[in-house]
Amino acid sequence: MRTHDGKRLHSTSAPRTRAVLVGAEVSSFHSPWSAEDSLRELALLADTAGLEVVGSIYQKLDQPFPKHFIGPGKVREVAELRERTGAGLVIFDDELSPAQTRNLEEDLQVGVLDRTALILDIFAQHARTHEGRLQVELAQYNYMLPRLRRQWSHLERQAGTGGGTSAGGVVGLRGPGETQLEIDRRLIDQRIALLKEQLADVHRHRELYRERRKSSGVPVIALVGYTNAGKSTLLNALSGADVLAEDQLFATLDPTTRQVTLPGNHQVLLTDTVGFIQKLPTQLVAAFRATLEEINQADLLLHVVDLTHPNAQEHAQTVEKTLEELGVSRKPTLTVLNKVDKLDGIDPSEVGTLAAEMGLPSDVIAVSAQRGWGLDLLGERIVAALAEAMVALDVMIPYQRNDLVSLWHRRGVIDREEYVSEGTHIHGRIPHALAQQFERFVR
Ligand SMILES: Nc1nc2c(ncn2[C@@H]2O[C@H](COP(=O)(O)OP(=O)(O)OP(=O)(O)O)[C@@H](O)[C@H]2O)c(=O)[nH]1
Ligand SMILES: [Mg+2]
Repeated sequence: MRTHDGKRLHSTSAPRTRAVLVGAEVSSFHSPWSAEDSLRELALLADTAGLEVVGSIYQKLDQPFPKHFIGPGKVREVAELRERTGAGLVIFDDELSPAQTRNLEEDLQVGVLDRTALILDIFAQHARTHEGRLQVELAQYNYMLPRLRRQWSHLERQAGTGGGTSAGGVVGLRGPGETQLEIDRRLIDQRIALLKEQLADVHRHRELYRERRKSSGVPVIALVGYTNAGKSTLLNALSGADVLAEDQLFATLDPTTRQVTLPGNHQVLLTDTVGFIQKLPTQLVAAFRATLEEINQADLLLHVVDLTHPNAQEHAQTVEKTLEELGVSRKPTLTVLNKVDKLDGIDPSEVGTLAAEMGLPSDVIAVSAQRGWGLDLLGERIVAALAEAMVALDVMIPYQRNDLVSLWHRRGVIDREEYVSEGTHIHGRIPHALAQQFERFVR
């Protein structure tokens, strides 16, 4: 991500750019977050992006001000703080309109970013796959496009002096700058179109792979949750995989899928997804199409919550709201409370009560992904939840079709099995995706 004047936000070798943070608690936004908590999170984001936070200010408001988001008195306060601390950047915790950013940059005489731009910068640093990079670039251009403005004052000046021939000089003055702006817009539009094409290609490939996966009938489970909740650690713990897990926001941007064997030898596919965060514009989450598709296709969601985070309740609410906005809130979901190893002194049996107090569902499973605590129970609960999402069938499978019997053993749940003269009589449940293959043997 670059600032509006085209410079990189920071580089790792140079001293870290100092930043002042500005937050607002806007009552009309009805957010469960306090400005202090939200600013603490913004400071973590700034740190992840490689910036040094040197101060923060917030204001309580009924409504944002149209010109600067915050009020005129606050703008002066921010200007003073910025000068005193020598900060080279001011970061707002809320999304600013292009005009607000412009006004603030003019009045504060320094680069101004909002939370979205900061998150985009982190995304750009963390995207590792080809698709992830394409997606981030697309999101960056979409963010940049309405914020483009004339930056070629040297051209304007030349035009101003030499452009006296046009009426009043105004047209001449504006000409080259506007032309450059038009060229830039057109270039970005072309790049956006190209990125979309490339993404569509990647998407088609994935669709083929997914079709194959679907026909195999292996249930798919998606890990969802707030950033840093421990999703990747849980994926690693359950599958023996080695996905990057870090004490960092947005460590994971590209979904990873692993095969996992659950109690009773049930095979499932477990997918790690990009974490959610409050005030992340939904269209930005939507840019992570692979994540969305994984969540959409999943038979079951595991909502991972860091129980030990002071804002665990706000985190869980944010995740639920995001899922709702993405239109996937009606999936069967298990809530997994992670990091219980950090709660020394708390009896695991009290975790349910604690969860209920925090407004979380009380039928939760407490685990420590890091220590491997509670994973057997989690496995059993997953198997039970998947069984509920299956179809109950009573079939007689002829002995020539023993392949179907073993398929049922691998993928389904058996309540009763008898070997009789006509074949194997099975009463139990099988994933929806496989039910069709057994239809002709239903009794
Ligand atoms: N104490 C403790 N720490 C944990 C546990 N699970 C994860 N962590 C730590 O929490 C941090 C975040 O873990 P990740 O697995 O990267 O979290 P994530 O949800 O994948 O995060 P993003 O990919 O950034 O959304 C890491 O430092 C982990 O070591 C746990 O059970 N106990
Ligand atoms: Mg992760």
